[in-house]
Amino acid sequence: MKLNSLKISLGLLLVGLNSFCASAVGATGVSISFNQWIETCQKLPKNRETFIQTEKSALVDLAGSKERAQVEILQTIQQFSKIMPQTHDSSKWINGKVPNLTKEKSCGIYAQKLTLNSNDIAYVQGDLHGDIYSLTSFLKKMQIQGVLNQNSFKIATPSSLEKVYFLFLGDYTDRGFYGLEVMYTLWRLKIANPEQVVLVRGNHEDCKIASRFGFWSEIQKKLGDRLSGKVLEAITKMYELLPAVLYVGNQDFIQCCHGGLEVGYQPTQLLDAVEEKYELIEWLMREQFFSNRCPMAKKLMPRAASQEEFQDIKLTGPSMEYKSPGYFTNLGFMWGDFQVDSNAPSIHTSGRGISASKALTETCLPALDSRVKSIFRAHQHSSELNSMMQGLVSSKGIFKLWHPYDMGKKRVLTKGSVFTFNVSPDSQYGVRCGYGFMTYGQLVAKSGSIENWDLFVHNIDLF
Ligand SMILES: [Mn+2]
Repeated sequence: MKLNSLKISLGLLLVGLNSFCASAVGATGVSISFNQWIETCQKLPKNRETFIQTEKSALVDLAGSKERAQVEILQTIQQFSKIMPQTHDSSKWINGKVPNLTKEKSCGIYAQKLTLNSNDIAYVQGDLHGDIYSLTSFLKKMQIQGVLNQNSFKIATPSSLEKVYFLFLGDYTDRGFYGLEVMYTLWRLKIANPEQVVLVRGNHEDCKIASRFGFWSEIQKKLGDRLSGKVLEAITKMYELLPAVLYVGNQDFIQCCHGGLEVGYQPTQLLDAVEEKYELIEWLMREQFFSNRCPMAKKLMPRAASQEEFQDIKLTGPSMEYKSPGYFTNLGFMWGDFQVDSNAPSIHTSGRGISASKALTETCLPALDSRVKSIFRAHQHSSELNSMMQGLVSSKGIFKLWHPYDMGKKRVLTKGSVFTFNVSPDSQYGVRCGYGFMTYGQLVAKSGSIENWDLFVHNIDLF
């Protein structure tokens, strides 16, 4: 007992000293180095060890106090916001339309294009859900391999002309206790590499969801009520800056998004454009798609699909409340699912949206734009080893839907293929499904048909 209380008072003294030193430095500008950050995050208790939400925060520890952590978060979000495309000049946006995010409750859903040239590499990752251990383990590996500069968030520039990109497919927080640490890492990565890091928006990058599934309460616990308000406000605004869908490629393209199919948006103008890289999505032209562009697809839609799934609707956010109260129509890019069984028809789940069949996917994708050949996505995870999770575990974290035997180290990118990326192992899903490896894809672009591109599956065994 005595030894314990001695340890506690020594701990308190150290904490006190820390904050004394921190406040002596001044009220702004905490400089947290890459190595310091990775090391501190790796020492945090794992989510799987902490069944009661922990108040532990690498950010508060390194900043020295909650006050300084708040300042660091707000300043980092501010820096992040300044490099996002909403602040670029309008020539980068299709028809010169930049989202106007000044109004209360403004919605800035948009699509982004990223040109990948031959031999460019994109590292792709699925849901992180508050798992800082996996994210920092990945970055440590990237550092060892020389993909990142020494003690830096900056991607190294090799002597060759090939570029390296990091693509994250959304759902960074909730269902794991280190959402704040994950977000901070991603902001720092993006700030260090504005053109080479893309954070796609998941359905959890929405304050309606994050306030219900853990992230809001995590921030309140870590910063306290007095300091968390401003941070929650800044994060809510930050969500609007993230693209709902990213098309990567040159002649052929891969649709990278968190969820799935959205027939209300056609990327044709965006993919045609030479200078423009972004397109604001104000309307979902679903009626137009089913009536004019692809009437065949209508027959493959679920019978129970809502009216809104067939109508042209103005986007007011990632999920929109419609006529009947409590009923939501969701943006497919952020919410859509896929049927695992290749013969199963599409279904509609209230509050979630369409789970597209193989037939619906193969019909809609070329009708939207024939250059979009494949989909990389995440999202459809579960705490039970259902058919999707079983597929993800047995194919080492990147599951090529409807091609269960394509599970080698190198996957084949075929026309109409949909790849689901697994959720990090130290999230609730990973813990409950009992796997201990994290996964990232390494996409190597080639010029021309995506059938010539390479997709390698990498794992890091963590538990
Ligand atoms: Mn999701």
